[in-house]
Amino acid sequence: MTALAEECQLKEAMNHYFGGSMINATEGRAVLHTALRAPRNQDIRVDDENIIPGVHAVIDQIKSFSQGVIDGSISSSNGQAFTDVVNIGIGGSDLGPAMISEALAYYKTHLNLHFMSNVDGDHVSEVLQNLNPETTLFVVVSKSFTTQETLSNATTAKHWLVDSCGEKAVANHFVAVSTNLQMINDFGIDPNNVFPMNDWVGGRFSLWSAVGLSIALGVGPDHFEKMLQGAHAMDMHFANTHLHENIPVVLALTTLWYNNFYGAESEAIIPYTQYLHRLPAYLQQGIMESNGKSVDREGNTVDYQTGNLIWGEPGTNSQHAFFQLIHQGTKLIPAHFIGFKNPLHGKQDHHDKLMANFFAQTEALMKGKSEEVVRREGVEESLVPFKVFAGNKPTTTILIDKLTPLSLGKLVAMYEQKIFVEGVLWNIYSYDQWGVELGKELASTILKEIVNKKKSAHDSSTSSLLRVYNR
Ligand code: G6Q
Repeated sequence: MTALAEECQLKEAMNHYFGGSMINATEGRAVLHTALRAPRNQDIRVDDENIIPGVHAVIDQIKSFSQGVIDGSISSSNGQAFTDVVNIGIGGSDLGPAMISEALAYYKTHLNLHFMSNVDGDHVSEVLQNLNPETTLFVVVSKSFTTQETLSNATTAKHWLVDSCGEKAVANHFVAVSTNLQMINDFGIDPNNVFPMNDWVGGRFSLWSAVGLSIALGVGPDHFEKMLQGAHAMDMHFANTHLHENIPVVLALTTLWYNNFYGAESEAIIPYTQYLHRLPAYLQQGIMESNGKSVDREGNTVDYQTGNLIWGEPGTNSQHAFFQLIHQGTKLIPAHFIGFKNPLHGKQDHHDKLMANFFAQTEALMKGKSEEVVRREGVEESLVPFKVFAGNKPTTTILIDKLTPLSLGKLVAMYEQKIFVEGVLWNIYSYDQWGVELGKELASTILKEIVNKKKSAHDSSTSSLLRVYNR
């Protein structure tokens, strides 16, 4: 199957990707999240300037700030140590830090992390009501700093803080991560509290950048750095390994095989650890936003399938829920099983049970159970068809030694590189997201109508729904 990758000139595409070419052509940008985890001595150029010193200046800034907050030398407006951190951001400015901080909860610092993403005021109230304004730090994350949800939530949080601690507290309690320094200034955040981002990092690939500030606060800067090292190790594997032994390449080709030749519409992600319970949601964005495209790089509508649906839940819970359909339904669902040889808390009896399920499921999905075996078990003849399992259901097992910042970095980067390879194989642009941009425009027009109680032309369904809402 690697012949297809060669025919699609994957190696050349990889050189452009790692080398900083404008491969995000529809936005005129390079795609360099790999540079965010490159060592200090590397030289990667954008517009003929080596970006690595700037990358490491931000990593150093993240390390010293997070260390200061953790040890209390950076404190609240009245000199107290912070106890809680609220990450305000959405999409790529939320899902990565939220997923990683759950995944690395075992390594957590004393700071409690919270995530405010949805513009839903009930969600905002639920987060704020349990916090003490005097010891809460807000990290406002928005690459553009124009996102409605994030600005609304940050404004509400600011009022909440000012009501208790006064206007002066904003300087100590708010930091921002963005490319838009002007908007941050307008919002009232101290320029000294700004962590910069670059436009060559896409939101959904940005957890390695200053977007990962909440991660460094939540699990400590050393663990954040280990995660970067893990991701870099996977980048090196991807860049330097023959295609047929290259993990992201083989995974992408396997996905293409089932997607394009077997009609599989989705892929399930089943981590056998509760720590990774947000991984499917994180990958949903990474994979579906990147490769959910129906126009090829020449602008033609494709006549083949591209990005698949991503979904999943941790095992063993998912076994008691949707595995029925995977085993005996009419849909073909390739599944990734992600497991660990060692538990973190040392409860080996639990871990053996967990992993026995892990191995048993993939074996059962592969082998199934024939009529003959069912009959041999003495099942009543009328029930035989219901107890037969066709088998031959594809699974990929990813077995990792232990869930650490290093191995997690490798795992996430592995999926990032898989996304890249798929985009090359399908000849689509993986790094834009015009579908997401559309949503941002649509809501702002309707919001003006709702607020100003003004009617304008819509289809009949939307008009009557708005009438009911405004009544
Ligand atoms: C990610 C997407 C999208 C983006 C959010 C938030 O790749 O572009 O999920 O991250 O819309 O955007 P801001 O960071 O600009 O607020």
